[in-house]
Amino acid sequence: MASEPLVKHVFTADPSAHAFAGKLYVYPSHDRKTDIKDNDNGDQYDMNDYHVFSMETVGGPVTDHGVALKAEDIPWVDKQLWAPDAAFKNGKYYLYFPARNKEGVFQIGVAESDVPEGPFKPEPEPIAGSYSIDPASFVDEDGQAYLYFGGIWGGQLQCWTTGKFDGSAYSNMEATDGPALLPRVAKLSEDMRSFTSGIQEVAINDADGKLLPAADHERRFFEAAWMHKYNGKYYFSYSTGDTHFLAYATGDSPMGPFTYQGKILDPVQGWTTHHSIVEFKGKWYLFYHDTSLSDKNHLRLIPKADRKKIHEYLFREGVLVAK
Ligand code: FUB
Repeated sequence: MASEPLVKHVFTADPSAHAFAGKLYVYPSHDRKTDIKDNDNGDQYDMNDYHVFSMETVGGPVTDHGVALKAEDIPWVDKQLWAPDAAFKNGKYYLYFPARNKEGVFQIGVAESDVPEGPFKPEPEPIAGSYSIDPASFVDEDGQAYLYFGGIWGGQLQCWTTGKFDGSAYSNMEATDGPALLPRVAKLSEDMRSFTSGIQEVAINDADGKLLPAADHERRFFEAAWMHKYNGKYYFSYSTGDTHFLAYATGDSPMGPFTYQGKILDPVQGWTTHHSIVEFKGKWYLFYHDTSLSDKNHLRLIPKADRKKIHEYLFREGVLVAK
């Protein structure tokens, strides 16, 4: 059944929620109507700007702060502004976003603002060495910032197995045997604009410490990385793509390895599922999207009434459970 969306006047998806300056801000993709047919490349997700939303209370009025960044203002971008995320560090706000460059290759850009709602001023070039989609930033308690990213199939992660873009690998969307393709993580520099460490794979193991196999579509990483910390543990969550689950894995370091724990959310209406997990005023929430109001894969909305207190959901009587 369709639940009340966060906002209805524009389509919104891939919600990255953060508590900034006493309010809850949501940084989503901004879906729009086009005539592009659905395909496995995700060409139908042809977004060209971002809006930022905020609320003072969960369930209260939501403010649309308008266009915070648009494709035509980013010199390196050709098209497809996909799932963004935001971070706060040293008094500045940063918006991380994936898009196709003029050669059709997804990379990740960064834009800066003095205020959480933007507008954001983009760097003229993508982050050096960045690739693929769905950046998720995480600033740890010691101030070190990390960027997680990657997505297979239309997200092109399968083209980067050698560290260089190989377009001929695109149609091998993933292996059928051996370990699954892994999301990536890199440490961010103090100014939040570059990677200081090399890009590393984020290991997602099963309970026996073995990497999840590529054939395990119910558990392997597909896209939509997210990181949060709870009681000193690191929670890496993600979408399983073609099996449409949100899943999570836990670890003792933000760089991993992580151990698969279970599912957070069953499939929603629509092909994609993408989320964030945020603590606001002492409660934990899961934000996600579905297509229940549009019936179209590329026209998504973020439900308002279905937000869950995530750590009440993952923990029962102090014991970690999958759902
Ligand atoms: O919104 C475009 C893409 O769809 C995102 O980058 C993916 O995570 C999926 O939600």
